[in-house]
Amino acid sequence: MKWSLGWALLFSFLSHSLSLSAQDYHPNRLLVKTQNEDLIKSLPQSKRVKHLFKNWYVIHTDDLKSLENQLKGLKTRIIVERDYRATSKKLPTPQAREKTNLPQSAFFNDPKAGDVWSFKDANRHGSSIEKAYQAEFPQAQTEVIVAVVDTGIDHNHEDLSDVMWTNPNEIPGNGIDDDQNGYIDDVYGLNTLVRDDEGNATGDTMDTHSHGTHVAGTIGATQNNGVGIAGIASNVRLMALRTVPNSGDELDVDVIEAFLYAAKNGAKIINCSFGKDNNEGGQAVKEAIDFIGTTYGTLVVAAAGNSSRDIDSRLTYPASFPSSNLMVVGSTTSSGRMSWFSNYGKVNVDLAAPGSQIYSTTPGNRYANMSGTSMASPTAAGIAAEVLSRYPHLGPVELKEALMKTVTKTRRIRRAMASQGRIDLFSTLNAIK
Ligand SMILES: [Ca+2]
Ligand SMILES: [Ca+2]
Ligand SMILES: [Ca+2]
Repeated sequence: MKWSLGWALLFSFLSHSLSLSAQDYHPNRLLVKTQNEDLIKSLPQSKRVKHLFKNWYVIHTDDLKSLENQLKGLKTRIIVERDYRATSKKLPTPQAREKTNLPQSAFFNDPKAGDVWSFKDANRHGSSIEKAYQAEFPQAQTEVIVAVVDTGIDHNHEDLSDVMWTNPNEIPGNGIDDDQNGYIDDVYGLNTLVRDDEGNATGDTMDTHSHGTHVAGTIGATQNNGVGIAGIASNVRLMALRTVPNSGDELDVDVIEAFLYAAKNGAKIINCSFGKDNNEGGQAVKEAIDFIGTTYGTLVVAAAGNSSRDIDSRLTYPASFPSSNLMVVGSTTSSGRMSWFSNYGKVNVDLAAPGSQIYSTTPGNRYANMSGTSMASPTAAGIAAEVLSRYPHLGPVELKEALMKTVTKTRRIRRAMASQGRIDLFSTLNAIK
């Protein structure tokens, strides 16, 4: 267990102390909420105005401070926010593995499915995934699109290529926006980090870290293909949104654009294994989450964060936003404890899910363990997707309630989160059937 303490200390050091952020906000973008689009377009410092949703716009400018002053001086109701960046931080990375000797899965033929301990029953501290598949419940019917807003996905991975979402009306690699949605060659999703000359997000969603690919595999790696692991959900399409830089310092406008793209293209679940401790702006992000919930019926599943603290008193975003279609996830270990790093909060954290030492896909047909609420969130998102594909009439608020009401309550989690327990696929399906 020596490595684990070393890793713990390193992780702790990096996540608490490392602050590399060159600039806390985007130097050329402002978020504006206004009823008067013509007015903001007419301002001399507005180089380009793009509508986001409802009354929210992003204005591109070469002179941010002067535009900000002009906007705030207008005699009209207006909200102006800078496009804030999360603090740089080290995202979870592949860990050395303990020798596990876990038996092969009794249900899945995937050779490494038995290594995913969250598949175990509740009395063995898992989320009863295998038990749910072995039960005689109604099987998954509807394909559910799950958006992974993260560092991208290796869409060529042997255990992911068959479950990737693709844009049906976009011809890959021809340099043309075939479906005229404003994005050229957006095949597997969108890259909001690399923008063209017009400021539009681009189409290369390949993961250059390993975080997003790991998250993706937990949710939906191909089951029963005789290869690798099994994902939790049996009938999903994974949409890739490359929005989180490898340095973990994502921007509000990029997050909003990713949410809107995902929801408009049919994602009923969005996984957010990211977050930030400061939220100078953020009203736009909160309203975007509410908007996609009511307009598109999308559930946003978010990691509680890895600072070992109470996020009811020390807020973190998006986890601490009070949105009814936002489900916030803390992390547990294979012995049923809260993970040492996991944030908690009786109000702001909804439930727990396995997140320590999670085995999943990494780029280049590889597999590895990672730990973090980043891993707990996709465990919960995968379970949500499986429930939804069996009961597609559930709206995001009903789905969240169904999952929260049927958690496995344990003494260690009882005081740490709203539902007082760990998510459990068997229990949820058993309660609905
Ligand atoms: Ca397009
Ligand atoms: Ca194209
Ligand atoms: Ca597999």
